[in-house]
Parts: sequence; structure tokens; C-alpha cells
Amino acid sequence: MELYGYWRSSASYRARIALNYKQLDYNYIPVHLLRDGGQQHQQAYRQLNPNGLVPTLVDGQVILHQSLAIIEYLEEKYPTPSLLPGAPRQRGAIRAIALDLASELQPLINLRVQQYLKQELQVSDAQKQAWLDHWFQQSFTALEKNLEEVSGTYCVGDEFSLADVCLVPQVFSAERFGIDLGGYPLLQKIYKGLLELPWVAAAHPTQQPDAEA
Ligand SMILES: N[C@@H](CCC(=O)N[C@@H](CS)C(=O)NCC(=O)O)C(=O)O
Repeated sequence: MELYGYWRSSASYRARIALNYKQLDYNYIPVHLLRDGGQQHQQAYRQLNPNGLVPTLVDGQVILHQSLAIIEYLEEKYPTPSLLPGAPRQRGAIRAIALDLASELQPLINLRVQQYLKQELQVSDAQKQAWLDHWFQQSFTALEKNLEEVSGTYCVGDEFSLADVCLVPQVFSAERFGIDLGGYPLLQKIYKGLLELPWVAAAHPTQQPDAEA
């Protein structure tokens, strides 16, 4: 399998954690989102992923974009260990957190959105930071409340799941963008624990071959 990704892309980070958790071998192919005007926009890559976003997974004849679709594909092909453990109620809670982070929050802070704000709408750096603060705080405030209800050692109960796969990269992004995490003690506690897991640690952006200082 080949995973096209970028070291500090949150969606690529999700796919790496899932691949590692399931102990699947893969070749990591870096796509530099800032170099050459963004390698994700180049023709060769767009043939794999017409959206011009990372990650893309290639598994033989199968070419997949969207990290959650990639992870569900892996889950169906390699069900053990499961990223959707437990009863329907638990799996529902897992999917809800995954979607809150991957489908509601991340698109608002994506590179192309930040570039549009800056280059087309000419917002100042302070306004761009206010945008990031606003969406992170809104999402994490709701998430902290949700975690009070459903978390245990991990986001949902005491089993590692897709919710954790989505949490780690989003908190990493928040730290990178200087978001104040002081109001989210539970989120921080779960995040710190997750970083210690070997399959999460190996997926960390700084551990990737395309990592930059
Ligand atoms: N929903 C997509 C999001 C993919 C995505 O937004 N990827 C970002 C990096 S995290 C990207 O490639 N951005 C490039 C750009 O904005 O030009 C997924 O989960 O795969």
C-alpha cells in the first residue's frame, strides 16, 4: 500500500495512526503542500485525488481519498484490531466525535481556507488568528462537554477508537496554531495519554521522512 501525505497534515496523520494501529505496512509518499505552488495541485497527483488534498491511499487497483473513507476501508478489510469497537451506542459516539473533528472543524482551518482568507479576502494575520481561535474554541468547548459524558481512558470509554484517531491530529494542529487549551482539561489529559501509545507516536508528524524543523 502507498499513502500519499504530508507530515503535518491532520488528515494524513489520521490515516497513519490507523495504518499503524492495524500493523499494516505501507510506503509513505510525501506530497509537499507548500512547495512548487503546492504539489497537491500538480496534474500527476490530481489524477489520484481530484480534490487536490492529502491523504490518498493506493492499495493495488484501489485508489481512495478522504481519510475517514480510507480508515473505514481499512477497518472493513482488516477488522482486527477494530477502530469501531463496542455496541452500536458506543460506535455511534465514536463516529460523532470523529465527524465533529474531521468534517466540522478541520475544513474550516484547512490550508486552502487560510490561503483564501489571506490572499483573496486580504485579512490581516490578527484576523486570521481570530478565525482559527473562534472555530477551535467552538469545537473544543462542545467536545470537552461531550468527553465528560462518554470518555474513559480514551475519547469513548476505555477502548482506543476512530475518535482518538481524529482527536490527536486536531489537538496537534491547535498547538501548532497557538490555540489556548487551558479550558479543556479532559481533552488535554486524553491527548497526553494517546501520544504515549506506540502506534500514535510512530505516526507523529516529526517522525515522518518529510518532517521539517
Ligand atoms: N476531509 C479530507 C480533508 C483532507 C484535507 O483537507 N487535507 C489537507 C491537509 S490536512 C490538504 O491537503 N490541504 C491542502 C490544501 O488546502 O491545499 C480528509 O479527511 O481526507
